[in-house]
Amino acid sequence: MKFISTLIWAVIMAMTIIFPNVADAAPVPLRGIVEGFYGKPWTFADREDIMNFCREHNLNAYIYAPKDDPYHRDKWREPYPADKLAELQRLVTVAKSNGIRFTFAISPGLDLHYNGSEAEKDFNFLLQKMEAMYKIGVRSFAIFFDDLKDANGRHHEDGKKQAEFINRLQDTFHTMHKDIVPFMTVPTEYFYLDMVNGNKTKSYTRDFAETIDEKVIVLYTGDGVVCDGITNNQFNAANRIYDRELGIWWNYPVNDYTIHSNKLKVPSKLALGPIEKLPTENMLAIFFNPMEQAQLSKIALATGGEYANAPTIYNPQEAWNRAIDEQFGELAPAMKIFASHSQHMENSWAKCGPADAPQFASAANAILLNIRRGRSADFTAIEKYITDMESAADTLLTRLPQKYLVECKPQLEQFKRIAQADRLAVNSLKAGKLDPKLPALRAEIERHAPTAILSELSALKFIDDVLELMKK
Ligand code: LOG
Repeated sequence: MKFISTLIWAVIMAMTIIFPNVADAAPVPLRGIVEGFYGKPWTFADREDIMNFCREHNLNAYIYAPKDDPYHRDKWREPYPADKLAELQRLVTVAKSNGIRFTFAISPGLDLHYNGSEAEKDFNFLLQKMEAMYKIGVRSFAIFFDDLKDANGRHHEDGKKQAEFINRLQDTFHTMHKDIVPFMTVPTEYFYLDMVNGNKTKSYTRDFAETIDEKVIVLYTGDGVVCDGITNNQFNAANRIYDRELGIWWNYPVNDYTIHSNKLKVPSKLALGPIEKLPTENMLAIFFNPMEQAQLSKIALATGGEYANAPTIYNPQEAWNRAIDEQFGELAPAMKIFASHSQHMENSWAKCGPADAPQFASAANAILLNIRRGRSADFTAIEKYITDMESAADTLLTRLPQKYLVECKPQLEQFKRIAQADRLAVNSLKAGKLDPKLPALRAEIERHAPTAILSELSALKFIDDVLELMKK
């Protein structure tokens, strides 16, 4: 496996020498992961494993920023207990030995004071917190101010004060320790459409951008929080606001916003597609925000590694095939079928990732169109897809190693139900009569939907379309 990835890099390197037009396929200087999702943080074992993975995929940076580590955000003033600090120290060492820059991020924005004696106290709390990290080997720091909106979606932050706070912290800490690198930050308005009002920059962003030290790397997430790519033009527009090259915090494959069950608090959809649609120029830094499912995040992350190492020649589909081949060996064909139905992430405010199983969807639509027009339909292709789906689900449910299965069992079981319902739907169409088992199975799928959803606009939609059609 290592040999294959080495070979890929060798080929890319050779191509940059042979073809001058890809000579600018240079890696993004800082490229890696921001563990910045809500929900169950990765374990230290996950993180160490990911450090190895990063080295193998030529990713060189990791930001520690789990929203639900209390010491990172809610109780940011409190020092880490000794056992947590020991684990962090080990992680910092592992990162270093793998050539990964470890950044410790802290999110003090929920209740940080900017004025008076309280502000001095908070300033010192932060210095102490960073000092403890410095002692265990951390040399890179980030201050994050994302997600400070109230229930009405408004924030009350002062861009100038925030930026001055960061500048002062950076200066002070740099005076104490010459060997730290410039800070990173995420402002409170961290996506482009939140930074502007029409074609005017909002005052928070203008103040933050004008004040923040030019060495600080400012991360942003694109036009939206979770968005359908960033074009070079969109990227340059955001860079112009800050008059610098921004770093990208990319919200794929993160899936924390698909938590629908209050009881279980697990994300319902897995993002198993490739990274795609990112800029090819002026890149300074890119960090992928993963899923709490660490193992399954590696599909997208491996493709992110390919992208970040050669943005101009990156091919998402090929990278995705390589990633799954490398990670799943003989289970790769089954995994590709399952993963192809679980790539697209969309809700009222988020949209990212390739369409789920587009070939299934077009086969299904062709059938429905013919039937609606009273023409005969050809079921060969869709029946083959369904057979493949059923056998992929069975193969994976019985043979997938435990470390993967614990991350996707509900989704695999749901995938199997969907395939079975698709089969009943096809049979109903062929018989010209609704199979009574279909509505029952559809209801069962719905019962499981809060914890497991996939292929909403493809294999799942076909079931609903057929039910709708046959109701009449
Ligand atoms: C959070 C992030 C979360 C992500 C997706 C940023 C900068 N912050 O809406 O912690 O994982 O969206 O839900 C975010 O993206 N806020």
